[in-house]
Amino acid sequence: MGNKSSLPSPRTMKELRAVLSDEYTNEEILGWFEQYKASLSRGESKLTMEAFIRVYSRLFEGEASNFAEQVFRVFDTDGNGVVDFKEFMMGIYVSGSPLEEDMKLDWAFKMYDMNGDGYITKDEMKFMFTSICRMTLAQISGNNSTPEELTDYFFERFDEDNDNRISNKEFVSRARNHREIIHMLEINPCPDD
Ligand SMILES: [Ca+2]
Ligand SMILES: [Ca+2]
Ligand SMILES: [Ca+2]
Repeated sequence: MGNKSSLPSPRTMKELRAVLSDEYTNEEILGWFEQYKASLSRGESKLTMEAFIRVYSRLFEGEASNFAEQVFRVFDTDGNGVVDFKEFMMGIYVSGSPLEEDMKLDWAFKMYDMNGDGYITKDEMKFMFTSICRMTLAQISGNNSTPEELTDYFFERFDEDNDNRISNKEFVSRARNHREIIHMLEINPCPDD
């Protein structure tokens, strides 16, 4: 039941309009709803992690599952194991919008802080860089650095108190001047888009 509905529920629409009205028209939101529905597994009404992995695997040549799992984790804001349309739309909005600086920094921090304990460790950062490399089959950020070297590079600049972890405060204050840490997450599978 429910998987035949061709429109988001009126309540979801209303909640999305309240946040996104300056950013997206109704038609655009409905366009994203079409994409959302097209990504659903047969018989399911909400996006699962498997569906996320499938979509990312179609878009990239490399091994996309590790990266897709992290994106899924951040999109699933209530942590119930599925991404509903509202979470999906907010995720698209925050990850794609150049306007919402604070939300964007928060989103990027959550991507790197994989276990959600409020700190980014070297292992977490290295895992994210490795996942991006494997998925895109390319060196990240257009240079020849390894994930280890990149991690060391950012820790030298971000880990102000040298405790081998990056707090949210350290991240937010440094990322404003080191946008590349965010750009690395904004992977565009269609550069000609
Ligand atoms: Ca959810
Ligand atoms: Ca962590
Ligand atoms: Ca620190």
